[in-house]
Amino acid sequence: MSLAALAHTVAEFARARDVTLARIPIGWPGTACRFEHPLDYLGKDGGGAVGTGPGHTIGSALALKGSGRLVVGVVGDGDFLMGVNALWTAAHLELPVILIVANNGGYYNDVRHQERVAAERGRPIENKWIGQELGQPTPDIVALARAQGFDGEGPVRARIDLVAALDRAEACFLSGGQYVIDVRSAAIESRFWERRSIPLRRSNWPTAIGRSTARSNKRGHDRLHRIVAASFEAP
Ligand SMILES: Cc1ncc(C[n+]2csc(CCOP(=O)(O)OP(=O)(O)O)c2C)c(N)n1
Ligand SMILES: [Mg+2]
Repeated sequence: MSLAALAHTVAEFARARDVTLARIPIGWPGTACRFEHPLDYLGKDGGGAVGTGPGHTIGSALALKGSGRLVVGVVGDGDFLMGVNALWTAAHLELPVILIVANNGGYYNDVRHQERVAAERGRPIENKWIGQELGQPTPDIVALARAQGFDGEGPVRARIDLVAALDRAEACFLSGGQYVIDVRSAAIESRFWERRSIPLRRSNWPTAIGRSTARSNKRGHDRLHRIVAASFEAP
């Protein structure tokens, strides 16, 4: 499902309950952000460091334990994988928590960065996914969570299945447990990652990338030189 579908399903779930959204990922639509109580959403972390999502969610679960609030964190798959060891703390301290992984199969934000930088520097845009894909094999999110004491399910692909999964997550939470739901974005299996049809043979990458990097470094250096020079000339 799309992130918008995920967000609106979670928003509907939250509207009917006292949910605290401890975390939402980049790209969460504003239309799914109707917050009425100070504890409905805890806000964004200052630094934007990938890997903090699980820890922040579980810290919120610690603070809100016994408050009657259902603590839910929605994190990217990259964020989840970089901070996955925080889950053990929640299981160890018996902190009820629900973690939803918006799983698009990689560090998508940086694919977009690489696309922009490639365009700017005249490098092959088709290579934007390299180093950003979390596939082949796709990490088993639920197994990683189970290994640390969580319950969970997934991959969940349809909205109706997410509604049912959230009900099971709530039951787990109310009995004092920890639950993860691996929600797969449509992109992971189709449109986006398949664009990685590289016009180069694997054996050619380093040379071709190296050559274009050298060219763009030269251009980048000249441009930087002009900018720095102009800043000194300014009155
Ligand atoms: C520690 C750290 N490393 C790298 C980055 C750069 N960065 C920002 S968003 C992002 C991708 C995060 O992936 P994911 O959580 O799966 O979210 P997606 O962009 O795929 O929705 C990266 C690598 C960062 N902000 N912090
Ligand atoms: Mg991702």
